[in-house]
Amino acid sequence: MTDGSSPFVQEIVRDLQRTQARISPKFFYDKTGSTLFHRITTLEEYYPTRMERAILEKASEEIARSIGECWTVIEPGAGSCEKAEHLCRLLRPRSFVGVDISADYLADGVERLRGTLPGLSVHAVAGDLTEELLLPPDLPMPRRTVFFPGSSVGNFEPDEAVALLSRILRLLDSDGLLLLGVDLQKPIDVLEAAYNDSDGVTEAFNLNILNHVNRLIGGNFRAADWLHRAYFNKERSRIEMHLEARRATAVAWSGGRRRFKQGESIHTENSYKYSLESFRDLLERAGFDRSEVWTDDQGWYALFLARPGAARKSQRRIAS
Ligand code: AVJ
Repeated sequence: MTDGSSPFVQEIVRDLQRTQARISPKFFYDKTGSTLFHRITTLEEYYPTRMERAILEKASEEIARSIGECWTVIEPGAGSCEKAEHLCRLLRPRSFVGVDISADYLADGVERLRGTLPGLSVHAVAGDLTEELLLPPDLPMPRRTVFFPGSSVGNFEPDEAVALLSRILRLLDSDGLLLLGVDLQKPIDVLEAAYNDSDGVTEAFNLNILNHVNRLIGGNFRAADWLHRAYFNKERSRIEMHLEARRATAVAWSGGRRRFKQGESIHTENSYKYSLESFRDLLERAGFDRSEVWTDDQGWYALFLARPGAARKSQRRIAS
């Protein structure tokens, strides 16, 4: 029955059948999930959003000077567009393109942006970052800045992150820029507290993925059967989030089913924590270079400004 079903349904069902079951973190973001994530960004324990904002504010003049004239700001995962507003005030582009998997959440954000920045031409694109990014066809190629804040790149395995950065690179001319936020390594207790907040918002966010998946695949997951787990995996330098079966449980969906033993888990998220060197290496593998970086005093969070590398320019010359 999953034949002919949407690619999302096929992906979810395939991932649920793996020995280590998993659900892609992109399915966190239905309307409820996007609202819960927004609440996470306001939590005391969740440092990344606050740190990124502080770095952006402190370095804003330097960043604006480094970027220079910008015609278009493109933001994958724009969500509520709050960060976009700040950057657009700083760079004064002609147009802004917000891309997000949660179309109705993005629509609200884009509407608000139109209200607060009336001179700006604002576009909303419903899109999934794990696929090729499709932009409005009439968008001019020169002087683009891709803004990828929030450390969302941490959700991807390092090789997939390189692939994503390469897809971003293809949106840019040689004068284009990538401004992106990256969460860095820090003491484990700080990391683990950020994903195990005392108000239980991250727990609710993790469990809500089951409601979203139920709607997408016609499933009967019961949130009450699952425990929120989040811990740092030191070998791979990443926070892992899982949903762990509280008891033996069977889950059915249209066209299939699976049993989970007590303690068996569904892996819902990775959030990689990089060093400055290891992330610069990813940027270079993707074809970016001459990157500038700003961090907080403790070196816990980084904002990179990266430029298309020379190797890529010669590739384009050969191609044309
Ligand atoms: C949106 C992927 C950056 O990894 O910190 C927050 C998502 N998950 N709390 C992160 C998230 C649990 C967040 N990113």
